[in-house]
Amino acid sequence: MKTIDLRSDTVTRPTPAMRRAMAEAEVGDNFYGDDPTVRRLEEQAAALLGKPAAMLVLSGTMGNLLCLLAGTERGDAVLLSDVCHIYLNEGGSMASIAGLLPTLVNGPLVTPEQVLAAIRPPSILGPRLSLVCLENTHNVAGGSCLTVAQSRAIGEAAHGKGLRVHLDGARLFNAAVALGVGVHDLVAGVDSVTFCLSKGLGCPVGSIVAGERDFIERARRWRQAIGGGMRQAGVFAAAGLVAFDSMIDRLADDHRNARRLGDFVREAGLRLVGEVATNMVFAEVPTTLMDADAFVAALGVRGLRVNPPKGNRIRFVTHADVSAADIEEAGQRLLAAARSNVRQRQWAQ
Ligand code: TLP
Repeated sequence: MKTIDLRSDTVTRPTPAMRRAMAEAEVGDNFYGDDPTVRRLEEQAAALLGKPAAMLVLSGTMGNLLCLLAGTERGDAVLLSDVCHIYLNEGGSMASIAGLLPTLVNGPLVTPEQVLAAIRPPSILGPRLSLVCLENTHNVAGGSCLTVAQSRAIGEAAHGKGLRVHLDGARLFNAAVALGVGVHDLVAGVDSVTFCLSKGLGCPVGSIVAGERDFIERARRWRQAIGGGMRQAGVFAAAGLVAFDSMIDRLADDHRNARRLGDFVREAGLRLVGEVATNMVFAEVPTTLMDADAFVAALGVRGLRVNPPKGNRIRFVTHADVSAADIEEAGQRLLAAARSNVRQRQWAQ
Protein backbone atom coordinates (compact mmCIF):
# COMPACT_ATOMS: atom_id res chain seq x y z
CA MET A 1 0.00 0.00 0.00
CA LYS A 2 1.39 3.38 -1.00
CA THR A 3 1.71 5.84 1.87
CA ILE A 4 0.14 9.21 1.10
CA ASP A 5 1.82 11.86 3.22
CA LEU A 6 -0.29 14.95 3.83
CA ARG A 7 1.49 16.12 7.01
CA SER A 8 3.03 19.16 5.32
CA ASP A 9 4.33 20.47 2.00
CA THR A 10 7.79 20.23 3.58
CA VAL A 11 7.83 16.44 2.99
CA THR A 12 8.53 16.65 -0.77
CA ARG A 13 11.67 15.07 -2.20
CA PRO A 14 13.77 17.01 -4.73
CA THR A 15 12.66 16.39 -8.32
CA PRO A 16 15.02 14.57 -10.74
CA ALA A 17 15.79 17.95 -12.38
CA MET A 18 16.72 19.38 -8.97
CA ARG A 19 18.95 16.42 -8.17
CA ARG A 20 20.75 16.83 -11.50
CA ALA A 21 21.19 20.57 -11.00
CA MET A 22 22.46 19.98 -7.45
CA ALA A 23 24.98 17.40 -8.61
CA GLU A 24 26.27 19.68 -11.35
CA ALA A 25 26.09 23.02 -9.51
CA GLU A 26 28.99 25.40 -9.90
CA VAL A 27 29.99 26.30 -6.33
CA GLY A 28 32.46 28.34 -4.29
CA ASP A 29 32.88 29.59 -0.74
CA ASN A 30 29.81 31.72 -0.15
CA PHE A 31 31.50 33.43 2.83
CA TYR A 32 33.80 35.12 0.30
CA GLY A 33 30.88 35.73 -2.09
CA ASP A 34 32.40 33.13 -4.40
CA ASP A 35 29.40 30.88 -4.99
CA PRO A 36 27.96 31.77 -8.40
CA THR A 37 24.89 29.58 -7.96
CA VAL A 38 23.94 31.26 -4.67
CA ARG A 39 24.51 34.67 -6.27
CA ARG A 40 22.28 33.76 -9.21
CA LEU A 41 19.53 32.49 -6.89
CA GLU A 42 19.67 35.66 -4.78
CA GLU A 43 19.58 37.90 -7.87
CA GLN A 44 16.62 36.01 -9.34
CA ALA A 45 14.78 36.06 -6.01
CA ALA A 46 15.26 39.82 -5.65
CA ALA A 47 14.03 40.36 -9.23
CA LEU A 48 10.97 38.14 -8.69
CA LEU A 49 10.04 40.06 -5.55
CA GLY A 50 10.91 43.49 -6.94
CA LYS A 51 13.22 44.18 -3.97
CA PRO A 52 16.75 45.60 -4.22
CA ALA A 53 18.46 42.65 -2.49
CA ALA A 54 17.85 39.08 -1.34
CA MET A 55 19.77 36.53 0.69
CA LEU A 56 19.64 32.75 1.00
CA VAL A 57 19.11 31.40 4.52
CA LEU A 58 18.65 27.93 5.93
CA SER A 59 14.99 28.02 6.94
CA GLY A 60 11.88 30.13 7.22
CA THR A 61 12.40 30.37 10.97
CA MET A 62 15.92 31.69 10.45
CA GLY A 63 14.70 34.14 7.79
CA ASN A 64 11.99 35.54 10.05
CA LEU A 65 14.38 35.88 12.98
CA LEU A 66 16.98 37.69 10.85
CA CYS A 67 14.30 40.11 9.63
CA LEU A 68 13.28 40.81 13.23
CA LEU A 69 16.89 41.31 14.29
CA ALA A 70 17.76 43.56 11.33
CA GLY A 71 14.49 45.52 11.42
CA THR A 72 14.19 46.41 15.13
CA GLU A 73 16.13 47.29 18.27
CA ARG A 74 16.13 45.20 21.45
CA GLY A 75 13.19 46.13 23.67
CA ASP A 76 11.00 47.23 20.76
CA ALA A 77 7.40 46.04 20.53
CA VAL A 78 6.16 44.14 17.48
CA LEU A 79 2.52 43.97 16.44
CA LEU A 80 1.49 40.52 15.23
CA SER A 81 -1.31 37.98 15.24
CA ASP A 82 -1.63 35.64 18.23
CA VAL A 83 -1.90 32.70 15.82
CA CYS A 84 0.93 33.57 13.43
CA HIS A 85 3.90 31.26 12.94
CA ILE A 86 6.49 33.75 14.27
CA TYR A 87 4.63 34.00 17.59
CA LEU A 88 3.41 30.41 17.94
CA ASN A 89 5.96 28.16 16.29
CA GLU A 90 9.42 29.69 16.28
CA GLY A 91 10.57 28.73 19.76
CA GLY A 92 9.90 32.16 21.25
CA SER A 93 13.03 33.45 19.46
CA MET A 94 11.51 36.88 18.95
CA ALA A 95 11.81 37.31 22.73
CA SER A 96 14.71 35.03 23.67
CA ILE A 97 17.07 36.03 20.85
CA ALA A 98 15.79 39.32 19.41
CA GLY A 99 14.64 40.77 22.78
CA LEU A 100 11.28 41.89 21.38
CA LEU A 101 7.95 42.36 23.09
CA PRO A 102 5.00 40.87 21.20
CA THR A 103 1.90 43.05 21.02
CA LEU A 104 -0.80 40.63 20.01
CA VAL A 105 -3.80 40.99 17.76
CA ASN A 106 -6.57 38.41 18.28
CA GLY A 107 -6.99 36.11 15.29
CA PRO A 108 -5.05 35.78 12.04
CA LEU A 109 -5.70 39.11 10.37
CA VAL A 110 -3.86 42.30 11.30
CA THR A 111 -5.94 45.21 9.98
CA PRO A 112 -4.92 48.84 9.29
CA GLU A 113 -7.30 49.89 12.10
CA GLN A 114 -5.49 47.59 14.54
CA VAL A 115 -2.17 49.05 13.47
CA LEU A 116 -3.43 52.57 14.12
CA ALA A 117 -5.01 51.57 17.43
CA ALA A 118 -1.70 50.08 18.65
CA ILE A 119 0.21 53.34 18.25
CA ARG A 120 0.89 55.16 21.55
CA PRO A 121 2.17 58.73 21.88
CA PRO A 122 5.99 58.75 22.15
CA SER A 123 7.08 58.29 25.76
CA ILE A 124 10.18 57.05 27.57
CA LEU A 125 7.90 54.80 29.64
CA GLY A 126 6.38 52.46 27.10
CA PRO A 127 8.05 50.10 24.65
CA ARG A 128 8.62 51.56 21.18
CA LEU A 129 6.37 49.84 18.61
CA SER A 130 8.54 49.58 15.51
CA LEU A 131 7.35 46.65 13.41
CA VAL A 132 4.19 44.93 12.15
CA CYS A 133 4.39 41.27 11.06
CA LEU A 134 2.07 39.68 8.52
CA GLU A 135 1.74 36.10 7.23
CA ASN A 136 0.73 35.10 3.67
CA THR A 137 -0.57 32.48 3.18
CA HIS A 138 -1.72 32.18 6.77
CA ASN A 139 -1.03 28.70 8.09
CA VAL A 140 -3.35 28.47 11.11
CA ALA A 141 -6.06 30.37 9.22
CA GLY A 142 -6.24 27.43 6.79
CA GLY A 143 -3.80 28.61 4.12
CA SER A 144 -5.85 31.75 3.49
CA CYS A 145 -4.47 34.60 1.39
CA LEU A 146 -3.91 38.25 2.14
CA THR A 147 -4.79 40.18 -1.04
CA VAL A 148 -2.68 42.86 -2.69
CA ALA A 149 -5.14 45.52 -1.51
CA GLN A 150 -5.06 44.25 2.09
CA SER A 151 -1.25 44.11 2.18
CA ARG A 152 -0.99 47.59 0.67
CA ALA A 153 -3.50 49.05 3.15
CA ILE A 154 -1.64 47.63 6.15
CA GLY A 155 1.67 48.84 4.70
CA GLU A 156 0.29 52.35 4.25
CA ALA A 157 -1.14 52.49 7.77
CA ALA A 158 2.14 51.26 9.27
CA HIS A 159 4.43 53.44 7.16
CA GLY A 160 2.27 56.48 7.86
CA LYS A 161 3.16 56.03 11.54
CA GLY A 162 6.84 55.28 10.94
CA LEU A 163 6.57 51.51 11.48
CA ARG A 164 8.25 48.86 9.33
CA VAL A 165 6.35 45.84 7.98
CA HIS A 166 7.71 42.29 7.73
CA LEU A 167 5.92 39.56 5.81
CA ASP A 168 6.34 35.89 6.69
CA GLY A 169 5.66 34.66 3.18
CA ALA A 170 6.67 31.04 3.77
CA ARG A 171 3.98 30.13 1.20
CA LEU A 172 3.96 33.43 -0.70
CA PHE A 173 3.92 31.72 -4.11
CA ASN A 174 0.81 29.75 -3.14
CA ALA A 175 -0.90 33.07 -2.41
CA ALA A 176 0.27 34.61 -5.69
CA VAL A 177 -0.92 31.64 -7.75
CA ALA A 178 -4.27 31.38 -5.93
CA LEU A 179 -4.93 35.12 -6.30
CA GLY A 180 -3.59 35.25 -9.86
CA VAL A 181 -1.18 38.10 -9.06
CA GLY A 182 2.60 38.55 -9.17
CA VAL A 183 4.56 38.01 -5.95
CA HIS A 184 6.09 41.49 -6.36
CA ASP A 185 2.59 43.00 -6.05
CA LEU A 186 1.98 41.06 -2.84
CA VAL A 187 5.18 42.36 -1.26
CA ALA A 188 5.16 45.93 -2.64
CA GLY A 189 3.85 47.34 0.64
CA VAL A 190 6.25 45.50 2.97
CA ASP A 191 9.83 46.33 3.92
CA SER A 192 11.09 42.79 4.40
CA VAL A 193 9.86 39.38 3.33
CA THR A 194 10.80 35.75 3.89
CA PHE A 195 9.67 32.93 1.63
CA CYS A 196 10.50 29.23 1.71
CA LEU A 197 12.02 27.16 -1.08
CA SER A 198 11.45 24.03 0.99
CA LYS A 199 7.64 24.06 1.09
CA GLY A 200 5.40 24.14 -2.00
CA LEU A 201 8.40 24.85 -4.23
CA GLY A 202 9.74 21.38 -3.35
CA CYS A 203 13.40 22.14 -2.51
CA PRO A 204 15.23 20.12 0.13
CA VAL A 205 16.33 23.15 2.14
CA GLY A 206 16.42 26.94 2.08
CA SER A 207 14.49 30.17 2.34
CA ILE A 208 15.01 33.66 0.98
CA VAL A 209 14.87 36.99 2.77
CA ALA A 210 14.56 40.18 0.76
CA GLY A 211 14.45 43.92 1.32
CA GLU A 212 16.54 47.07 0.92
CA ARG A 213 20.31 46.64 0.42
CA ASP A 214 21.35 48.05 3.81
CA PHE A 215 18.70 45.91 5.49
CA ILE A 216 20.03 42.75 3.83
CA GLU A 217 23.59 43.70 4.86
CA ARG A 218 22.44 43.97 8.49
CA ALA A 219 20.63 40.63 8.13
CA ARG A 220 23.82 39.11 6.67
CA ARG A 221 25.78 40.12 9.78
CA TRP A 222 23.09 38.54 11.97
CA ARG A 223 23.04 35.38 9.82
CA GLN A 224 26.77 35.01 10.49
CA ALA A 225 26.31 35.75 14.19
CA ILE A 226 23.71 33.03 14.71
CA GLY A 227 25.77 30.45 12.82
CA GLY A 228 23.88 30.59 9.55
CA GLY A 229 26.90 31.38 7.38
CA MET A 230 27.30 28.84 4.58
CA ARG A 231 30.11 27.69 2.34
CA GLN A 232 29.35 25.79 -0.92
CA ALA A 233 25.62 26.41 -0.54
CA GLY A 234 25.23 26.44 -4.32
CA VAL A 235 24.64 22.72 -3.93
CA PHE A 236 21.17 23.43 -2.62
CA ALA A 237 20.72 26.89 -4.16
CA ALA A 238 20.74 25.02 -7.50
CA ALA A 239 17.46 23.35 -6.52
CA GLY A 240 15.99 26.80 -5.88
CA LEU A 241 16.79 27.91 -9.43
CA VAL A 242 15.02 24.82 -10.79
CA ALA A 243 12.06 25.64 -8.53
CA PHE A 244 11.77 29.17 -9.93
CA ASP A 245 11.60 27.70 -13.44
CA SER A 246 9.34 24.74 -12.90
CA MET A 247 7.60 24.63 -9.51
CA ILE A 248 5.62 27.86 -9.31
CA ASP A 249 2.80 27.50 -11.86
CA ARG A 250 2.19 23.90 -10.81
CA LEU A 251 1.08 25.07 -7.35
CA ALA A 252 -2.35 25.45 -8.99
CA ASP A 253 -2.46 21.62 -9.10
CA ASP A 254 -1.91 21.47 -5.33
CA HIS A 255 -4.75 23.93 -4.83
CA ARG A 256 -7.08 21.92 -7.09
CA ASN A 257 -6.13 18.75 -5.20
CA ALA A 258 -6.82 20.46 -1.87
CA ARG A 259 -10.29 21.53 -3.03
CA ARG A 260 -11.03 17.96 -4.16
CA LEU A 261 -9.85 16.64 -0.79
CA GLY A 262 -12.18 19.18 0.83
CA ASP A 263 -15.10 17.47 -0.96
CA PHE A 264 -14.07 14.10 0.51
CA VAL A 265 -13.69 15.65 3.96
CA ARG A 266 -17.31 16.83 3.83
CA GLU A 267 -18.50 13.53 2.41
CA ALA A 268 -16.78 11.71 5.29
CA GLY A 269 -18.88 13.71 7.77
CA LEU A 270 -16.11 16.02 8.96
CA ARG A 271 -16.62 19.77 9.21
CA LEU A 272 -14.53 21.76 6.76
CA VAL A 273 -13.05 24.79 8.54
CA GLY A 274 -13.35 27.78 6.21
CA GLU A 275 -12.89 27.70 2.46
CA VAL A 276 -10.03 25.79 0.85
CA ALA A 277 -8.01 28.75 -0.44
CA THR A 278 -4.65 27.19 -1.32
CA ASN A 279 -2.96 23.87 -0.47
CA MET A 280 -4.33 23.31 3.03
CA VAL A 281 -7.50 21.67 4.22
CA PHE A 282 -8.51 22.07 7.86
CA ALA A 283 -11.22 19.79 9.16
CA GLU A 284 -12.88 19.28 12.50
CA VAL A 285 -13.84 15.78 13.53
CA PRO A 286 -17.29 15.98 15.15
CA THR A 287 -17.34 14.22 18.51
CA THR A 288 -20.44 12.39 17.30
CA LEU A 289 -18.29 10.75 14.62
CA MET A 290 -15.20 9.91 16.66
CA ASP A 291 -12.36 11.15 18.74
CA ALA A 292 -9.89 13.05 16.53
CA ASP A 293 -6.89 11.03 17.76
CA ALA A 294 -8.73 7.80 16.92
CA PHE A 295 -9.58 9.18 13.50
CA VAL A 296 -5.94 10.10 12.78
CA ALA A 297 -4.94 6.60 13.92
CA ALA A 298 -7.57 5.10 11.60
CA LEU A 299 -6.11 7.13 8.74
CA GLY A 300 -2.58 6.01 9.67
CA VAL A 301 -3.61 2.35 9.53
CA ARG A 302 -4.82 3.05 5.99
CA GLY A 303 -1.53 4.64 4.92
CA LEU A 304 -2.73 8.24 5.08
CA ARG A 305 -0.34 10.34 7.17
CA VAL A 306 -1.37 13.57 8.86
CA ASN A 307 0.04 15.38 11.90
CA PRO A 308 -1.49 14.70 15.33
CA PRO A 309 -4.72 16.70 15.69
CA LYS A 310 -4.86 19.98 17.60
CA GLY A 311 -8.00 19.55 19.69
CA ASN A 312 -10.44 18.06 17.21
CA ARG A 313 -8.83 19.83 14.24
CA ILE A 314 -6.82 18.04 11.54
CA ARG A 315 -4.70 19.66 8.82
CA PHE A 316 -4.14 18.07 5.39
CA VAL A 317 -1.53 19.67 3.12
CA THR A 318 -1.19 18.96 -0.61
CA HIS A 319 2.15 19.23 -2.42
CA ALA A 320 4.16 18.19 -5.47
CA ASP A 321 4.55 14.58 -4.32
CA VAL A 322 0.81 13.86 -4.25
CA SER A 323 -0.96 13.57 -7.59
CA ALA A 324 -4.63 13.97 -8.44
CA ALA A 325 -4.88 10.15 -8.43
CA ASP A 326 -3.30 10.04 -4.95
CA ILE A 327 -5.97 12.47 -3.77
CA GLU A 328 -8.74 10.20 -5.11
CA GLU A 329 -7.11 7.34 -3.18
CA ALA A 330 -6.68 9.52 -0.07
CA GLY A 331 -10.38 10.41 -0.31
CA GLN A 332 -11.36 6.74 -0.35
CA ARG A 333 -9.17 6.09 2.70
CA LEU A 334 -10.76 9.05 4.47
CA LEU A 335 -14.25 7.69 3.78
CA ALA A 336 -13.21 4.19 4.89
CA ALA A 337 -11.73 5.56 8.16
CA ALA A 338 -14.94 7.45 8.89
CA ARG A 339 -17.10 4.36 8.11
CA SER A 340 -14.93 2.07 10.23
CA ASN A 341 -15.59 4.15 13.28
CA VAL A 342 -19.30 4.39 12.78
CA ARG A 343 -19.29 0.56 12.67
CA GLN A 344 -17.19 0.32 15.85
CA ARG A 345 -19.64 2.60 17.63
CA GLN A 346 -22.58 0.49 16.54
CA TRP A 347 -20.87 -2.63 17.95
CA ALA A 348 -20.05 -0.88 21.20
CA GLN A 349 -23.70 -0.01 21.83
N1 TLP B 1 5.66 25.50 9.01
C1 TLP B 1 5.72 24.06 9.17
C2 TLP B 1 5.71 23.65 10.63
O1 TLP B 1 5.35 24.63 11.48
C3 TLP B 1 6.90 22.87 11.04
C4 TLP B 1 4.49 23.45 8.53
O2 TLP B 1 4.48 22.23 8.38
O3 TLP B 1 3.56 24.18 8.19
N2 TLP B 1 6.22 30.47 8.50
C5 TLP B 1 5.17 29.66 8.25
C6 TLP B 1 3.86 30.27 7.92
C7 TLP B 1 5.32 28.27 8.32
O4 TLP B 1 4.26 27.50 8.11
C8 TLP B 1 6.60 27.73 8.61
C9 TLP B 1 6.80 26.24 8.72
C10 TLP B 1 7.65 28.61 8.85
C11 TLP B 1 7.42 29.98 8.78
C12 TLP B 1 9.03 28.12 9.22
O5 TLP B 1 9.70 27.53 8.17
P1 TLP B 1 10.89 26.48 8.44
O6 TLP B 1 10.23 25.18 8.77
O7 TLP B 1 11.61 26.47 7.14
O8 TLP B 1 11.69 27.01 9.55
